[in-house]
This record gives sequence, C-alpha cells and structure tokens, in this order.
Amino acid sequence: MKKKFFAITLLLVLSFAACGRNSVDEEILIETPDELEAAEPESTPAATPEPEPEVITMIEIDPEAYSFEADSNGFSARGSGEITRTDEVSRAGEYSLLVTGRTASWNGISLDVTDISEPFGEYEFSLWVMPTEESGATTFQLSAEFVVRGNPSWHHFTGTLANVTAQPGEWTRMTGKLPFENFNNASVYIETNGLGASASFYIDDVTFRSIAEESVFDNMLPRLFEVYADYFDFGTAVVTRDLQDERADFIRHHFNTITVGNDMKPSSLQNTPGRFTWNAADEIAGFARENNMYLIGHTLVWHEQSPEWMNRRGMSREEAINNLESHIEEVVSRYAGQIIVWDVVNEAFTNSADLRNAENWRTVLRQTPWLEVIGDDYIEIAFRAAHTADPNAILIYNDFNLDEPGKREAVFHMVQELLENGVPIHGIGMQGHYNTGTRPANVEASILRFAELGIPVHITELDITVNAAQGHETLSEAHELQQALLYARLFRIFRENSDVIDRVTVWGLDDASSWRADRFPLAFNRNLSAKLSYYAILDPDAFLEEHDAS
Ligand code: 9MR
Repeated sequence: MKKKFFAITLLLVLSFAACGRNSVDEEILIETPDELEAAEPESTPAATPEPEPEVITMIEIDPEAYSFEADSNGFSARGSGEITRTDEVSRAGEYSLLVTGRTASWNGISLDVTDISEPFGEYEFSLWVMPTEESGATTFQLSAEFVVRGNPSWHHFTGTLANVTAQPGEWTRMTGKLPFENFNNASVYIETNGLGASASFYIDDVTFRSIAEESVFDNMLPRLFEVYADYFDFGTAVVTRDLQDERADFIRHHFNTITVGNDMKPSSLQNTPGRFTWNAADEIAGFARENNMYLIGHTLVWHEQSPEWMNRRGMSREEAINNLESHIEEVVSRYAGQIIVWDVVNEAFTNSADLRNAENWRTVLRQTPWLEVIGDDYIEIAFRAAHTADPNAILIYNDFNLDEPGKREAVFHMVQELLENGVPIHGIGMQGHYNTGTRPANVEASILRFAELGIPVHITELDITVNAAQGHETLSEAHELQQALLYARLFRIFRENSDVIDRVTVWGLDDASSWRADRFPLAFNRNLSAKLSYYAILDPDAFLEEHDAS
C-alpha cells in the first residue's frame, strides 16, 4: 500500500512538472513499482519497445478536499474580503475560489470549523493557493481564530509549508499543524504575511483534518500512585476534556489526586462581577468525587487569568479587598469539604530574586494589580479569607523557580513572617516547572529549607522540558534519556524527603496536551504510551543504576 502511495505522489509531482504552470492533466497514469518490475524484460535489447504502463487508477480531485466543484463549501468572507467561485482557473476539476477586496493582511476568507473540531484537538490544514497576475508574488500564512466567551485569539499553523511565498500562475501547496486551544467558536483562514498585504488570490482543494493519534494507554503498567502510596499522594492537572474515554481511564489508573488545571482560575469562575460560571469546575469536582480522588483547587489569587474588574487601577483599597474576599468566600465555601487543598496565592514573587536581598521579601514581590491596589497584605488577607470560608482546607502558597536560592529565601521569609503573625498557611507549593538543566541539589536544598518552617511541601506542577528539542517533531533517544535521568534524580529526592512532602502533582497527562507541548515535558507521549521518564519515576534507583548514573 505504501509503495503505491509513493508511486502516486511521485507521478503527481512528475506530471505537474511536465504539464507546466497552472494546469494538471485530466488523467494521471499510475503504476506501482511491482508492476514496473514485472513488465521489465530480463535484458534490454535495443529493439525492444518500452512496455505501456498499465492504467490502474485516475486521480482528479481528492474526495476529502473542499474543491468548490458544486458550491463554496461553507467558506465565508473574512473582514473586507469578497469570495467568488470561478472556473477561470482550477487546480483539479473545474472550479476554485477567488478572494478579492482585501484591505488588510488578515482579510480574505475563512472556514468555520466549530462543528468539525474539538477544543484541545490537533489539526492539519492544507490548501493550494495562487495569487492573481496583478497581485504578484505574495506571502501567505495559515492561521486559526479561537473565540472564548466573545474573546478572540489568533494562532499560526506551523510547519515549513504553513508560511510560503507563492507566484502568480502557479499553484502552491500549503499545509500546517496546530494544537487547538479551548474555544466556543473556531475558524481557520489564510492571511497574507509580508509580501502582498492586499493581494487577491485563488484557493483550491482545501483539507482540514484531525491528526490526533489513537491512544495506546496500557492499563497493565504499574500505577504511579500505588508505587508511591507509602510516600506521598500522586496527582495530575486536568481540564474537562480529559474526563472522557481513555484519558479518564488513564487518570484513574495513575493518580489519586487531581488539580483543576484551568477551570477554577478567577477569570474562569467570575469573569463578570457576581456571575459565577461553575460548569467546568463542577464537572471536574464530580469526576474526583466519583473516583474517590482528592481534589486540589487552583487558584484563588493570581496576576494572570484574573479579570480586570476585580482590581482595576484607581479602585479603592476597600473595594478591592471586598472583591478579593467575596470571590474567595464564594468559591471556597462552595467546594468546602470537597477541595482538600487550595493553591490560595499563586506566583506573588518576581521570576527570580537576588539572594542578598531576599530577607526583604516585600521588595521582590511581583508588581501585580492586587499589590498595587491593596498593598502587600493582599496575601494574608487572601489566606485569612480562605480559612474563614473552609477552616479544614489546607492552604498553600504556590510559586515557580523555588529551586533558585534567591527566590527560595524570599518566599521562606515571607511565609515565616506570616506564620509568626498567625496567618493560616499550611504548605509551600513548589511548582516544579523544570528543564533538563535544573540542578537536583538545588531542588533538595529548597525542600529542606521549607521544611524548617514546619509545614509540608507540595510539588504542585511538575514537568521537565527538553529545551534543545524545541521545534523537533520527535524526541531523540538521547534527549529522552536525559530527561528521564532528571526525573529519576528528582523522584529519588522526593522519596528520600517524603516526611516533608505531602504530594507530587505532574502538570498534565501527556506531552501533546501540556502547556509546554513544544518541549516534550511529561512522562507520557501524546498517545499516552509511557516514555523512559515513566520508568525513571517508577523506580529511580534501578533506572539510574541501569544507566550507570547516580
Ligand atoms: O496549564 C495552564 C495552561 O493551560 C494555561 O494556558 C496557562 C495560562 O497561563 O496556565 C497554565 O497553568 C499555569 C498554572 O496555572 C500556574 N503555574 C504555571 C502554569 C503554566 O503556565
């Protein structure tokens, strides 16, 4: 089968070259290598005529493609663009679509794919494009728009043919891939990007398809949470689309705790004052309940994904405190008894801090709207409000780069002071967004330092990026091993310090759905098969020994 495809592709390429610009033969003759071999005489005397190739199929139009033979296939104008179905030119068949009237690079034509795609799926978008003679050489880009609650965001498909410069009179192939984000509405489109901002052009033979791989989740693999049952809880972060089919089985198999990855952030729950949107959060809470998992709420106070109305510049301190407290009261009391741990304040410090100044922790606080409008006591106000709303919940201060000594000390001093003042903080969340250059000794030093505060550490968002693999289609064996060795070293440290570590949560299920999908950060591949990192986590000592590492 593969051979035949190869032959078809080859012949297509050859016949395009032979036919010259702007047209394809009506019939393309296809022969397979097997048939060629069979037809080949044992020796080739000069007089023997070339055997006629056998015709086995005919290709005109890809039956899966939007080829505009009968109508415009649901394509519509974007911005000032106008679209006309035309038989002036066509790549295959008789018709193509002509796009004119564009006044800006994003204008032109789009296809609504809301009903034929899923949030968080991965898609390939391909087409043939040709600028009109008058427009001249034009640079095109394949793009997508996702609209969430009325807010659009724009994304480029990637790949070498997702951005091309095309010439008039010549059909040029474009294709790109894109992992979709969440959306209420999604559309894909072609825009210009550089040459020919207002060019007119033709498109033909468009395809849009899912490229998600089928899951090969293996339910015979040892369960991660069972392997670590004597040491700490083992969790992952989830979004609602993870709660179905094999992904749900996978979660049930490996984890005994889940963190709400996105759906309890302030803008997810209360984007509009007083109007709470609970659906997604409730769905995840329901899943945890049904499966006897303990649920982690994330997060009550953050500078990202937080609506502007809560702490707009110029607002009085009292109003901002009221917004902060009422949000926390509403959210925490709703899930009281169900959410066992809350990430109360997230990322209140700058990305890194100077060790010499770390005791002055107030000077290294991140400049956030909450800090600006309320002052540095917004942090303790948040913890007190959460404690009032659910006195049994374990309340966490959560941050990244805590393996860095300066930042570690800044957080240490803040928490120490707040604890002395009776602020209810019950744990430090070391997010653990690491990379293969992270030094395990620094991670361990921070765990031990935080333990001096007398409250446990939670590893809340663990992943390890392979930065050198960014932009690569697959992870090389050497990189996979490099990552696995660090997972092994970290888990050995976590296990050895399990008296002060209550939980380890990895941030997501698999490489493809991770927030760092471009750098292969997790222990499972996109199809949920186990990477070397899984085996490293399973038995760090054996793994390190086997690879002659320590
Ligand atoms: O995993 C989350 C991703 O889906 C969101 O797009 C992103 C938005 O900023 O937030 C991610 O989770 C973050 C978490 O809430 C806090 N620590 C950093 C995580 C990665 O950005």
